[in-house]
Amino acid sequence: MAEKKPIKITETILRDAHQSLIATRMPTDMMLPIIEKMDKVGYNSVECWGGATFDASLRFLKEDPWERLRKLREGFKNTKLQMLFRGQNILGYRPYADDVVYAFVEKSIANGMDVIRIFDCLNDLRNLQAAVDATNKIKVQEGRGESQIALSYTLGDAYTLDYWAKMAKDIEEMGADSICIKDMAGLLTPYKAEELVKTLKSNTKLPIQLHTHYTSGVASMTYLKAVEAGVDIIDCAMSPFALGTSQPATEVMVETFKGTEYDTGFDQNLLAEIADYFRPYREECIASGLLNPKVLGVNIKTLLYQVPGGMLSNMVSQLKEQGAEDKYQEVLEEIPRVRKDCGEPPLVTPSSQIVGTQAIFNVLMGERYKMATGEFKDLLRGNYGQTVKPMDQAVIDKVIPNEPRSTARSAEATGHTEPELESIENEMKQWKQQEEDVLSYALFPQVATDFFKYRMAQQEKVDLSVADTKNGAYPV
Ligand SMILES: [Mn+2]
Repeated sequence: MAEKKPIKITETILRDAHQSLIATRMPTDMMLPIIEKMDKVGYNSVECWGGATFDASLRFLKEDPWERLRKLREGFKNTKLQMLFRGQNILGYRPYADDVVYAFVEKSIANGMDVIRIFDCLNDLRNLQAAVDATNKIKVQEGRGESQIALSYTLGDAYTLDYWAKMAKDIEEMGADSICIKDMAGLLTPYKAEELVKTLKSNTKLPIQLHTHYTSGVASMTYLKAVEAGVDIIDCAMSPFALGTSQPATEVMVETFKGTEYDTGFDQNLLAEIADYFRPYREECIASGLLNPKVLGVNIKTLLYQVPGGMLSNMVSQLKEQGAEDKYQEVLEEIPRVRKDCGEPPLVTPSSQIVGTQAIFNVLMGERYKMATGEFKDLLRGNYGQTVKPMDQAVIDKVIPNEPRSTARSAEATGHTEPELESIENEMKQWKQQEEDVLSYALFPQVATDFFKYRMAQQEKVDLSVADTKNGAYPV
């Protein structure tokens, strides 16, 4: 047998799997009882944090995401924790000044994070440099923390093998520890993956991780070819929350490589125990409607229109609100045209929403760009950074006539060049109970404030109920 080269696995059930299938609603209490077992599997890392998990924790679950991170860190004694980070936008929706990026990275690692996967929706690497530098700085200081830069994978004239090869070289030069091919829409087919991985491997010494979604039905074959081509790490989800718009199943990939040079050595019995734990929760989510069986099938439209699964469901609900469900097909066809007009960016948060919403406007108004969203205008102004292809001049002239356009990185294009953490802290002082609260507020001002109010009410309730249990006074 050939030399052993066990394929490494990042488990996504605590982040992307439930984000993709049940709108990121898995509460911390659901996670904690099983993490001791998960810690014994031998995962390369467990992905457990990101923009949506952070937002949904505060907004819907009324949980402090920092508290979740600390509890997971406590339980995962041997396994690295991993998060997803939106470059200069951190976990939010606007670019932040560098001091906020540095503070967020520092607090993430201090609270237990290990691997920070950083991406930019335009693949403008300048928007990733501050986060990489921040991670490297903490790594030197603390001996912990790894930066991984993700290529937002997409299709289009500009996205040649040479383009990806150059990006890989640039990423290595930026000082990242590894590279991720982030295929958020499940566009990467098996033989394309083989080609891409081989190309990246011959252009960089950095480890390559592959992240995809099962949306178009090819994902496990894509992993097979990518592994044979030399990819180092694959992202998988435990079977109860795998497939559909989520990742390939961990157990299936483990079994696939058993007895080969890529054998993970994972214990299938242990994996079965973990799956047994999550399965009743899956059933519960199906029964309550939180998990819609529709997202579990194969959606080949994702390949035809290059639209990520999450974007499709967003679009359907936006059209429903407008009473315009019959325009679905028309909007679907408009999306690639809008994408071309604005420089053919990858479709991933936030560019996916920006392009999707503009496509809806174009169709519903009966005239293209008769109205444009603020975000679409910002994209044309260069406020998100540079796209790989030039934008359409006629569209620019119609949407933002005679306006200046920036060619700087996003933080500079939007004027976030001076430190802003202090002024943010001043705004929210009254709610601050820990340093991390300032960062929660920076990312989601309204949602965090609502959470802080809720937290305060809870704390007061606890005090009062202890003091006054006899009368059953429970102010909320
Ligand atoms: Mn994903």
